[in-house]
Amino acid sequence: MDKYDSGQTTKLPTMSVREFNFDGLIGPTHNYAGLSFGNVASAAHQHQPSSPRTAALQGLKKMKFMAELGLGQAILPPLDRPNFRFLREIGFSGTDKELIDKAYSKDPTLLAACYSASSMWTANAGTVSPSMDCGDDRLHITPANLSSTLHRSIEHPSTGHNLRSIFSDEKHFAVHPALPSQPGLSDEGAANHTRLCVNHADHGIELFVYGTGRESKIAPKKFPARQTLLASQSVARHHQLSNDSSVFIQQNPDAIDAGVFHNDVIAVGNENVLLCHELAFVQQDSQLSALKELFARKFDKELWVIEFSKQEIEIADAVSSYLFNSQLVTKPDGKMALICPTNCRENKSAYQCTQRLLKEENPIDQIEFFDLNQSMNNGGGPACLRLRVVLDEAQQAAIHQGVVLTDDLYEKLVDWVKANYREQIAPDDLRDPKLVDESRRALEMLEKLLAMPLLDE
Ligand code: SUG
Repeated sequence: MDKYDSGQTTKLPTMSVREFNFDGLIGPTHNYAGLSFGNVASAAHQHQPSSPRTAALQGLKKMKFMAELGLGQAILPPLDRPNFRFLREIGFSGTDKELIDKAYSKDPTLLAACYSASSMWTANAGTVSPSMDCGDDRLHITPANLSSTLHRSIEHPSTGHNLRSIFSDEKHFAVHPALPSQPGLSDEGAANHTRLCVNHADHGIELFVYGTGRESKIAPKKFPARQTLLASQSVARHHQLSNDSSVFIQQNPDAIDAGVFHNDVIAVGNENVLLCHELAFVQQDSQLSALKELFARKFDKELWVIEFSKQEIEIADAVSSYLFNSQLVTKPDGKMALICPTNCRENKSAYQCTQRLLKEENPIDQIEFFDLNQSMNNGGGPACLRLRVVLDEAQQAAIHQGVVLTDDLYEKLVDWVKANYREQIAPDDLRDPKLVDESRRALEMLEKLLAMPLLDE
């Protein structure tokens, strides 16, 4: 087996295959409603005023940086919110104003659910398997049903629609329906899925991390496990992954109870590197040994596992800093960059972990910090805000080009945000019918900028 040395870690990129990050463009109704039980940041910021404008600009700045780093960068548009169709489906009726008043007086969280801009966290939009891993040589996507929270369970019909508009060419892409929405099939998408390979262009091992399984006696006690084993296995079946390239590992229930509601809050992988906390998985030592052994057997290369101990960083600090929710990406020179939230610079333990990465021999030679506080306050870091999609040259040409981030689109989106987004939204602003009109107008303009349909009705 090859040993790591400086030559080994610098892989020549295969130009025709690129990883694209599809970031969620943060929508004009971004607010803090405390809707996600088990997500400590969401609970801590409930009812605080949000700034949709700052949020969207923070997200766009990160996207621009990634594009300038030489990575493929695209966007997934915000969903049409408020989602009054949902209020009608649960029995409310009347004009916009009547719907708002009735839903609010019944239960303010129902109104907040239909305003939530939660589709910004596109790591939960779906699970993506690139064509090199799939039996029919097509790229497969399964939108996540997000059935464990009310406000997110209403995303997948529109998310699926947008994904089908972008990945419409069935010669290259298969976009499945979301799994049936019921607790045993609860699916949160790519946030619980990591692809490990030697190079993005190669066949990979797809690692699915689940919170609970039907036969498992291991489950969190305080907070819900949002991903089930059956859901992960079902996605793998839809994507026609081979059995010996799909691995299913259970998340440590104590981590879920400490606020790690998705695996991407405690582990991140990229090509042949996996960064994780020592308390990320059940039976971590044996599971990771088996994973390394599989990687070595299949690819004749070593999987580089970098574990951080609880002495280096306690889970509470991992959750508040979102160290493991950093984006780990391969740059065009073959080295890797870690894109962290600024919270990792402010948290002593997290910062020391980033410095350990720079000091030790490993493929990471660049660490960047981005202020994503508006999203972080709802529990969404850099990695939550993006969906990774590995595309070959023909697939890059086949996706809807309107969503690819160019300098021109970036400038237009910044102007669009500045023209349409509020500086601030306080909880009571969700009762203001003017916000409905503003959001619709914004999406009408965005439809033209991206040249794709976005409005539901
Ligand atoms: O599902 N927060 C999201 C954050 C998702 C983060 N994604 C990843 N880890 N990949 C969630 O809990 C909060 C909305 C509110 O409270 O207003 C929210 O939905």
